[in-house]
Amino acid sequence: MDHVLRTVGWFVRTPEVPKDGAKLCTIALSHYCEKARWALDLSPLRDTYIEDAHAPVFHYRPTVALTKDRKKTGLPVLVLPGVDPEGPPTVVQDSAEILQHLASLYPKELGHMYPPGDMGDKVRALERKLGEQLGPATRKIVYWEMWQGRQEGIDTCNALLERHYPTAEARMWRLLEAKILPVMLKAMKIDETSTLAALEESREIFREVSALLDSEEGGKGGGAPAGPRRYLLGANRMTAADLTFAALAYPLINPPAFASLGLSGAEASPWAKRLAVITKEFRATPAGQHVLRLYGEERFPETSMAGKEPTGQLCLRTSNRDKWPWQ
Ligand SMILES: N[C@@H](CCC(=O)N[C@@H](CS)C(=O)NCC(=O)O)C(=O)O
Repeated sequence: MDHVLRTVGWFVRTPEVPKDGAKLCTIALSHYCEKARWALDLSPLRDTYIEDAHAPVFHYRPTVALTKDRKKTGLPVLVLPGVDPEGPPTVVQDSAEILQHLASLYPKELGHMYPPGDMGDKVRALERKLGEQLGPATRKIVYWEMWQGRQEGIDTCNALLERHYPTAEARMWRLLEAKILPVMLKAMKIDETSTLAALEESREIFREVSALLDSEEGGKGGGAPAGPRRYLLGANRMTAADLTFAALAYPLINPPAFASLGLSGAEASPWAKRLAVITKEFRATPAGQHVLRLYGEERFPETSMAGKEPTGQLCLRTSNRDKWPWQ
């Protein structure tokens, strides 16, 4: 009965557009959404924004309610109060746009994401390339490993949906998954051949990023001897290039901070074991180590990579998950 009422609630309530405060509309486990969430967590909005997470496909309705364009269905979308409190809210779609918007609103906290001059141009170019190439490739690999038609991956997916998404969406997904999964795989052109290509593409990008970290030029900055760089492109603080690389690589690297999501609970299942082999390979590269370090030191500083128990965990502050029809 409870679930029936929540499902009715999902259908009868129109998606909310907040009048004050910030809302991040997401597909919670999406790495592009994680990029936007990371940016928000670095901003002064970190303690007040809410996350409105939706399951794939069921995200269409709330997203179009925000973008007012049936073709603009991609998440993340950030909603901020408009300049005029009586006027419409500001709606920013796309993870790079969100990071850039927040960096311009909050230069003290996020200005270092886009350094001035030539370095800033390089950061933007690398952010764009990673968004266009690494993001789709890592998504393809994980979806294929999880969904290639074997029930154990589909079961894990269902457990994640139950845990992180509105009850109504998780239930409807379960009912419709036999229809939804093939359509999604086809729409994203995910099959064995394209996944092998995505794996190769990811390896190539990891090689390039490893080379960038090992570049002579710039070294550690400040006249220090050349050697492994702390940040991409020789910056002396994390930039949008580092943040983008780490967030879009997270599905392959599976940083300890993601254990809280429950993905690690699936470690024993065959699909997770297959993915763990890929994770081991990518973690062993300097670029993979960079992702682990950024998640350990910059994203969740409590998570020590030096052998201590990981305590810093990703905590999704999702809201509006389950409401009654009359709420
Ligand atoms: N360029 C976009 C890509 C976002 C994207 O591909 N989002 C996926 C989730 S991983 C999505 O929402 N797909 C569903 C859709 O486009 O309707 C960004 O950086 O935000």
